[in-house]
Amino acid sequence: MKIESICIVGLGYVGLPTAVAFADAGFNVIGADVAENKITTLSSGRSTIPEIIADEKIDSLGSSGKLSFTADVPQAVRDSDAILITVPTPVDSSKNPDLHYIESATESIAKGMGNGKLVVLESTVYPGVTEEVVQPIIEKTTGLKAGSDFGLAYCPERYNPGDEEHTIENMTRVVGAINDEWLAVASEMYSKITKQPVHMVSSIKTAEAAKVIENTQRDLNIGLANELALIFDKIGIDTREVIRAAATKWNFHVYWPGPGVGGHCLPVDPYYLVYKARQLGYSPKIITAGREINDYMANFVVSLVDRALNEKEKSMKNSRVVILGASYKGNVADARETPAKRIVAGLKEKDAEAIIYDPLVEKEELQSWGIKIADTLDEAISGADCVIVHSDHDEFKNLDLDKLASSVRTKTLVDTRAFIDQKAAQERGFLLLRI
Ligand code: SAJ
Repeated sequence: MKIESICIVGLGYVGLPTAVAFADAGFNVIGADVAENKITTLSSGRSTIPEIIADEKIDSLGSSGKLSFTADVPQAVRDSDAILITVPTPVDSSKNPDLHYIESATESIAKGMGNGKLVVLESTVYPGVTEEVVQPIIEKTTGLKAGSDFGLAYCPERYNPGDEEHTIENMTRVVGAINDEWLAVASEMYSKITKQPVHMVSSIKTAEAAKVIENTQRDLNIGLANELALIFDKIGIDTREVIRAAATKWNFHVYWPGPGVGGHCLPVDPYYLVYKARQLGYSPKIITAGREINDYMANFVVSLVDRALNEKEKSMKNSRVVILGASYKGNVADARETPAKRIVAGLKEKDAEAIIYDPLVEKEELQSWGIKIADTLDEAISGADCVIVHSDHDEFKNLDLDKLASSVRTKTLVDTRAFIDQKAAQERGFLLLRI
């Protein structure tokens, strides 16, 4: 079975770059998404994520006939040999997996399914979703049998928006499939879009587990760094200096403390594994403890603001507290699950006047936070009583401390990224607290 045409269902931060990668590799690709406006934009040769995929790329692949777009998922499936599912897998308000995107995408795919096609799930899930959710929907709708009538595989996305080093064409892909025949077909297909090896595993669940533990491990390690920061704050030593010293040991793995863990991966994926474990009668302890610490860090930031202002005989009430950066990580315009939102809530609870400035995140995204949004750094710091460095954007790396000293009303700083030189800040009369 040779794959020549591929349909990508879900054209977000993962799906669109994946569609482009397969089209660049010579496949006939149909990008499918239920969002009509997205399809209209893409079909007119414009990118929906220009900061990652340029308009010119979409336009040239579209003109070459290698890449087209549709909202008609069943028809796209009928016209394809392989179907890749790259839809979001969030958690709900109780931190349980929300699989509705996968379910609705699979229901649409099933309407167009036929013999001999390959279905691959790429979204991050718990071990079992491909065979317990995707497979039954297709088999019940079509009467086809996975393995004998159609192929089923899991190949986790490892796409890292903005990461120039770990690009789609430069990363190992893990693939698990329903049987060896379809494993070979799926692996061959993925081998066309990466220069790195395709790592085949013995089952779909193994591949699903590999992905979910990647981010679980990272979140948990960051949680340890954050717990160390809480301990060393009480001892009165600098956590980062301690970590740098420990890192001189050959197998110490470095993670840094911060204001908490944001993004659509790390604060979400561990809950998928926790859910499945609990379903099977085991209640994880370490994974959830790491999550709790990471989520607590925003409260810790607020307590540092309180401590700093109190040392300057100011109360939080009516103090102007500036948060530099809304996005969850440096130099990206992404405020999903950002700790900054929790910090704002904590400041408002203490009746502080919160102001935020982020050079990258769209102001519209922050309107619902119910705080003042500054257009410039100068506007943000003017008259401030406390300045929090939250996002590790390059713009905040070299703050002009003299300008800061002359602009603020009270000289207190809470630096969650160790961007500000402590000596330089103290020389200008700032009280600087750092995570
Ligand atoms: N963070 C810390 N301390 C650290 C590292 C990160 O507090 O030492 C915080 C960041 O500020 C951020 C959060 O954790 O709020 C997540 O940061 P991240 O660097 O893990 O970035 P993400 O969320 O974009 O993670 C993605 C993931 N990629 C995929 O799922 C394909 C993750 O697996 C990657 O390791 C990571 O990118 C990466 O390498 O950049």
